[in-house]
Amino acid sequence: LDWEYAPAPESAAIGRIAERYRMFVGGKFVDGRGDDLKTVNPATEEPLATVSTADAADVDAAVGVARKAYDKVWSSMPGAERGKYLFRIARGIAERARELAVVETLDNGKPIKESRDVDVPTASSHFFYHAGWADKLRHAGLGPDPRPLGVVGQVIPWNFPLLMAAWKIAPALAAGNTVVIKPAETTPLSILVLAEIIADADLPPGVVNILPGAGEVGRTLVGHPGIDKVAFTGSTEVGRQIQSTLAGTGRRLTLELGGKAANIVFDDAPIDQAVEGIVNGIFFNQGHVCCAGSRLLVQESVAEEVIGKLQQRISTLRIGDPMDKNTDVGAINSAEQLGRIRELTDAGDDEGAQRWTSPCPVPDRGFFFPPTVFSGVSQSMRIAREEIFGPVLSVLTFRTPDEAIAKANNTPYGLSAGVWTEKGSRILGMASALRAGVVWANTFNRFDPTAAFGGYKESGFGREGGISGLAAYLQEED
Ligand code: TXE
Repeated sequence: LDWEYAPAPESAAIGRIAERYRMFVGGKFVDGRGDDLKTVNPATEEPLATVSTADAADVDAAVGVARKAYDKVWSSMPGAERGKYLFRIARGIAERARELAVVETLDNGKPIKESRDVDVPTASSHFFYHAGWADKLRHAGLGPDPRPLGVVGQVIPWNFPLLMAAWKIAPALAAGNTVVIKPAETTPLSILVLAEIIADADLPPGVVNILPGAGEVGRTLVGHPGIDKVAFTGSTEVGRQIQSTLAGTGRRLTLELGGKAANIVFDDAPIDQAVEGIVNGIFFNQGHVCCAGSRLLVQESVAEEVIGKLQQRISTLRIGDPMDKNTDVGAINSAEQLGRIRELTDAGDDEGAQRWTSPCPVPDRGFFFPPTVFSGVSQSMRIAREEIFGPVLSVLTFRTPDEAIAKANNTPYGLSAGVWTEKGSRILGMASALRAGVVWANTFNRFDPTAAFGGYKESGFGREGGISGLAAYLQEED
């Protein structure tokens, strides 16, 4: 290997972003042979940092390093020992929580109160949860001696950069696999701070390898013959490509792709609570959430009341500097994503839906899009069918529970749904009729490492979290 070995980036100071970040391979921070990429603060459009990237030879070498770590150390280490490393990483995340939240917010554009209260603590709890599994695999109901799969190739998106890294790395390691992971090109920084935490935890070199780069690096990684399992979170289009690359190879694959969730409000729902849930469902993380409640299905008899209260509540949301603790809606992650949101909302106007825009002022600089609600939406419109992945809600109405179910399921996706009603029996009936991997009742966007998360239909297959998430990284033994 002819990588140039270099010390860890000096990002330890709270809120400080290092000028340059390197890949993490074989337990070291190294320069890759790909072209450097520059990350941008989406709230200011100013450059944040330079990041070294991988090329195909780096992917090949990282897979080799991960294989060696798997064969020589990790797969044969007692589970209790593996668990100790995971506990250390969980604690390391908690100890550097403030710094991680700042890095995440600067690189991604999400409000600091979200990275501080959701992304970072949930990432830490994911490692804690899986640390507990490492020595209990034979009690997971997967046979007397479930085995790891080998070297896992993982590709993650930009909407929850640190949290997605935790969702991918923690179960893979608990099960005894080693990892080569590629973050998204616009948000590589928080996972490289995680790399420092991993190094400080003395994780054996090569167990986790992090290769920043563009989609091409991801393509090379998932197609590499030395990879035993691929886990991908991202667009349905790329998920499809990966599925065809792996077809017939016998290698395992889990895909977590797009969504178009229905948030269903019945006339007996606690309306004020539902309004909070609708706002959280679509404006949390600027709507850059695969399970976002992007379609509001509201019962006709309460539609006017709900839409009125919703507009009132949205008018109080503060849009702007993500580093301000009072900000509710931050920046869109990239100019490209902003373009996608504009294209789809323009299509909403063209197709005849009525657009309502939050009156809150939006900064002139940076990638911002105001919270937007479309009413008068019909099922065939693009804004009812396609994932907008932005702060845009499409409102449809229904009269009967059957109509609600039919409309909610009328989508190529099936990741999540929400039901708002006082009737327990209705919640149970809806939960079994909705073709969605997660159904929330009188709440929305709740995540917990003990609960399996994943989709139906074009939202992908496989689960993350809970026992099924762990099982996705294990070979069952009878
Ligand atoms: O996704 P991509 P993009 C949806 C959302 C969004 C749209 C496009 O609707 O508007 O997808 O986003 C890597 N082989 N979601 O373009 O391209 C890429 O480098 C292997 C929903 O950002 O799928 C990045 O690391 N990897 C989603 C990751 O895939 C490839 C989250 C995701 O990027 C690759 C993100 C290839 N051929 C977007 N091409 C969710 N499920 O939450 C790109 N990548």
